Amino acid sequence: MSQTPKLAVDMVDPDPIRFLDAEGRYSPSSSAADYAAELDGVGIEEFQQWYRDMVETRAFDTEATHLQRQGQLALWVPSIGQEGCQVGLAHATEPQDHIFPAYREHTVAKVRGVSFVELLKLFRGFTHGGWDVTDPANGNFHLYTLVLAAQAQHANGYALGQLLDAKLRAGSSALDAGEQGIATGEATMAFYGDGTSSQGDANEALIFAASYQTPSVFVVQNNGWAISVPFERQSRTPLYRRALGFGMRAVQIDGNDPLAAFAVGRRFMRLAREGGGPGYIEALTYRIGAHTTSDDPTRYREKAELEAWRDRDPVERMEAYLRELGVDEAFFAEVAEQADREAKRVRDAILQLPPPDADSMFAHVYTEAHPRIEEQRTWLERYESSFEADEEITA
Ligand SMILES: Cc1ncc(C[n+]2csc(CCOP(=O)(O)OP(=O)(O)O)c2C)c(N)n1
Repeated sequence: MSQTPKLAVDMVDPDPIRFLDAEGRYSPSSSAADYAAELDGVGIEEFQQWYRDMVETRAFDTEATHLQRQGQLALWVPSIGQEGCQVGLAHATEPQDHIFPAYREHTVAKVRGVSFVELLKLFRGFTHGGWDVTDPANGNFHLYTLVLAAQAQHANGYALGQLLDAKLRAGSSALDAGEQGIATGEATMAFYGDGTSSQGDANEALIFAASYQTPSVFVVQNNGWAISVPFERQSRTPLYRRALGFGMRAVQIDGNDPLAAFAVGRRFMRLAREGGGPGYIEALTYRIGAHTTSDDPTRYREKAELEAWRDRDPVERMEAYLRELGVDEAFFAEVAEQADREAKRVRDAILQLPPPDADSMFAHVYTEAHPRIEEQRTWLERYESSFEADEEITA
């Protein structure tokens, strides 16, 4: 059924690609058939790991909201409800690939190796940027980006570098728009949201990626809302159609189905690595929680809509599928226990971290000393030492 009002050219949108139905039964949509082979060789153990990643991230996410409410974090950005597409896509990447996230990709961060404590340092205000992307332990997972769509440009730049490196290895330094892509052996995946798709930067990124056939895959998690603006106000057509208009392979998937995300992600990333050019995945999902801990979604959305999406919860869907495959109760109990333990460990660890040296906020502004920065540094030193004087007076 077409989701789009009749336009000059009549187009029918295929059903979103889906392997698991809302109850978690294996029931592929007709659009999924072409991708089924991507799941060959993926066994119960992998599916169990995906489930574990989702449950641990959700427990951590819930704990982070509590920490924010207790004044221990400046802000938190929940991702509950979006774990399904994130886990499938993250597992579809290879170690040499690079990931450019927005700010809600906690499951992807976990799968790529960024520790939850590192993630929370940012939200506790202990670091300006976040983790060390050059540390192999962090899985080429780049920094969270709050300036909407900036990461689409960063990803493009990185993918262009991957392409140029491959060309240099092949003995050529020329790069012409419109030429066929060449095999790079590595690719870049960028994440952003439906609201971000309205940004100029996001659209320019697609033009550039298509022109230069960069090894990139753009993932748009269409979670229904850009803070309080509903998706219907952002676009009159499904988003994947926009990417088709830029001349890229593009599909719409059920974003609460980890299998669909994995299968399509694996295909698109492989094609990108092989020189087949960029891809675009619109993942239909839903933000179950608030936009951030500063937001109250009950002010702008209906309870019935929320409840309908709760019924399609990706974690419950994966659990049902695993049970269908014969996984027993002991596994689910162990995962739940481990997730609770991990959330508590992260909580204890973040509360015990010593605060950063205040001076560190001036350290990386410019490479060389700058008079305005020195002025601010001196002001802060004076301000901080004024408290020492107060302590002496009261003592
Ligand atoms: C360039 C820019 N403009 C505006 C904002 C304020 N802002 C932060 S999040 C957001 C909504 C983003 O919605 P969406 O892209 O759908 O992602 P979601 O938060 O739903 O995951 C807005 C407008 C911003 N961070 N950056």
